[in-house]
Amino acid sequence: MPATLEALARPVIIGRSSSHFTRTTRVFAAELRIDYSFRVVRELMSSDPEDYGGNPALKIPSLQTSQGVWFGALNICRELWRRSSLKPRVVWPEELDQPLLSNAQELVLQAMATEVTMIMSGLGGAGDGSAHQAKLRTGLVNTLSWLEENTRSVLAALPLERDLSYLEVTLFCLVSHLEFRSVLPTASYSELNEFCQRFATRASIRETAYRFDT
Ligand SMILES: N[C@@H](CCC(=O)N[C@@H](CS)C(=O)NCC(=O)O)C(=O)O
Repeated sequence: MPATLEALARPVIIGRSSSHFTRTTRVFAAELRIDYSFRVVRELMSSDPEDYGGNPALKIPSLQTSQGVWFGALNICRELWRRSSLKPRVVWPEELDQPLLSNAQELVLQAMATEVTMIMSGLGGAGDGSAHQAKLRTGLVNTLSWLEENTRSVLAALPLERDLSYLEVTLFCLVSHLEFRSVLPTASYSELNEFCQRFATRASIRETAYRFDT
C-alpha cells in the first residue's frame, strides 16, 4: 500500500527503537491497544524535516495520521488516547498539582532532554571534555539522586485509581535508557531499579524493548 494510504488506514509512529521519547509513545500505543505502523528515522543527523515527519525542529517522535502530523511524545500519547476505545484512566502532566509530582515530571523530561544533548553532541564529534558537558553530567547525576530520593513518595502521591501515568512511563523510559546507552550507571539507584523492575512486568514494556534499528 502506498505510504499516504497506509497513513490513512492506521497511524504511523516516526522514530527509532533506541529513542526514549519514541518508546514512551509505543508504550502508550501498546497500553491503549492502538494498531500503528512504525517508520524508522535512519539518519538522525539529517537536516531535512521530511525525515522527521515534517517536524521543523528535526526531532522524533512524530505521529502521522489522516488528520495531520503530531510532533512530540506528549502530543502523540494524547492523540493515541483519543483514538483508543479503551479510554483507560491516564494521569497527564497537568494533573500533577503539587510540587513533588510536578517537579518529578519536570526533572524526568529534563533528564531525557539532557541525555539527548549528551548523546547527540557525542555523535556530532563535540567530545566529552568541555565545561558544558561536565555541567550536563552534573545536572543529570543530581537529577537522578533527587528522583532516587523522591520516587517512593511520588508514586504514593499519584492518584490511586489510575491505569497509567505519563510520569511513570517517562520515568521508566529514562532510567532504562541511561543503562541502554551507557550514559550513566544506574545500579546504585535501588528505589528507581525497584520501580523499573515492577513496571517492566507490563506487556507494553516487554513489547517495546530498546534496540538499535538496523
Ligand atoms: N520534545 C520532544 C523531544 C524529542 C527528542 O529530543 N527526541 C530525540 C530522540 S529521543 C531526538 O529527536 N534526537 C535527535 C536530535 O536531537 O537531533 C518530545 O517530547 O518528543
